[in-house]
Amino acid sequence: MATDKLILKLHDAKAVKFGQFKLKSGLLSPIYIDLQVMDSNPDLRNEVNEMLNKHAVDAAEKSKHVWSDPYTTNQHRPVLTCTGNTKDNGTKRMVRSDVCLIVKDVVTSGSSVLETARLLEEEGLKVKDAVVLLDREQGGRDMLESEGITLHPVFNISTLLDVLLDAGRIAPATRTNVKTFIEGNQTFTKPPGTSRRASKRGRSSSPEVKEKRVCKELSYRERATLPGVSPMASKLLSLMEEKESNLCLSADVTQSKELLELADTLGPYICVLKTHVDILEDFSPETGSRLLKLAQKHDFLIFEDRKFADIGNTVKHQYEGGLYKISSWCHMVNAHAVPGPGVVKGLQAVGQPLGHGCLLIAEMSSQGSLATTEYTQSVVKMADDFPKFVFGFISQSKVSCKPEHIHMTPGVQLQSGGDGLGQQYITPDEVICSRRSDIIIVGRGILKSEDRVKAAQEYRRAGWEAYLKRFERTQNIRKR
Ligand code: S5P
Repeated sequence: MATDKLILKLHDAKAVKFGQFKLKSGLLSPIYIDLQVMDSNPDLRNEVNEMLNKHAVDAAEKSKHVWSDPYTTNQHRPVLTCTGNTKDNGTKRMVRSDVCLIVKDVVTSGSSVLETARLLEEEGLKVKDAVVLLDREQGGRDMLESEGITLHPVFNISTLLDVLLDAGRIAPATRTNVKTFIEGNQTFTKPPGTSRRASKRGRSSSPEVKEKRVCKELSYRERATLPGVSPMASKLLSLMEEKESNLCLSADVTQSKELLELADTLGPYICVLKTHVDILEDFSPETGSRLLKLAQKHDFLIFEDRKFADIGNTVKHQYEGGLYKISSWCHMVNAHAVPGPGVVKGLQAVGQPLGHGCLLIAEMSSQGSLATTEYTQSVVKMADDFPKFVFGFISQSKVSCKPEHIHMTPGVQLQSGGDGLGQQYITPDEVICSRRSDIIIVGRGILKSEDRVKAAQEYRRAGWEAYLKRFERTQNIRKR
């Protein structure tokens, strides 16, 4: 009841708004939570703080630790609070202790809680719980759980919508609209076999147990030589480590000359060059053979982003025949899983004898994509049936725990945002560090830059530094 009252008060204070709001990510959201209104409403702020405090006490009790208020932290108590989300805010109030509980306002993907947790872990602290006012139910809870952090929201978006609907504050259509948005904009997919119940059982302060539950982090080099790794993944992981690049150039140009120039000038900085052969106005077999020579010269792989999505027999023809004879000049292709396993069987019949590989599209970067939750999990399961040919995923985050699988993520720019046609951009750091993908796919971030070489160098550096940061952190945490 207290929560319901608080929700209504937040709505009265216009902290919850409905309409069309452009988020920092560039997404258009039908709901906006503006907690800054509390700056001019101290009573409301006190109520929110009280509620957060109560939840923190409960969370601390469940974890068998004592909660202490951030402003009265007592060094003898084993729990530490960290109220900010930046290193400055977060560590200024820190006192050495074993366990830290993070308090924040709103959680969407969970990456900002995780970022704070990583900083604290670097200082030797364990973060097991996070208390938040609102969970937007967009994957943050599961993502944090996969990292060993339990989220304790005062309320979630479903409760908020139900309370406002029951109080006659919103129409049923508004509730449906927001729910559809939330479902279509999930930021994390639980790897198969990590159900919430399984995760809870596995939850323990023992590092061995945590190690088993959390996807194991290996370097690209270590993954390249795993016994079950496919030939394509092995080749790609080795050359990524060799070239210190996890950058895939999306060479979306319409002239062969420009494509070949891009391959020659940017080839040294990339691990993969991605094409859309059907947007070339002047494709000829020579384009394919010259591209292949440049791939050998600069040691990158060619990925034709054909997104096959038909029955096995048809995709077989599309892959090896027709005008483009795709299989004759590229090393990897991708496919939608919608038709079922037949699509992979058809492609495999052509590609596997050539040593080629295929990526399945598990998630898409575009707004309102239908490739979410259960669909994504089914795609990951399908990949398991083709371990020699399907070597990974096009996805927005790590969707498979198998280190043999490579994750490639499009919709990447140095600044987050969108393109007005549904594309949504996130940064290399978010992709590699927070969402734990392996390769950034960058098109217009480089192509529209005045100096493409400089831009490619910048993206390569950003992607690689994010990988090193992620890897070092997990190694440090494992050592403890
Ligand atoms: O979900 C996806 C999957 C792909 S392969 N979202 C995407 O944007 N892509 C492709 O990545 C898209 O077809 C385009 O070639 C590239 C992104 O280009 P950018 O210019 O937006 O970086």
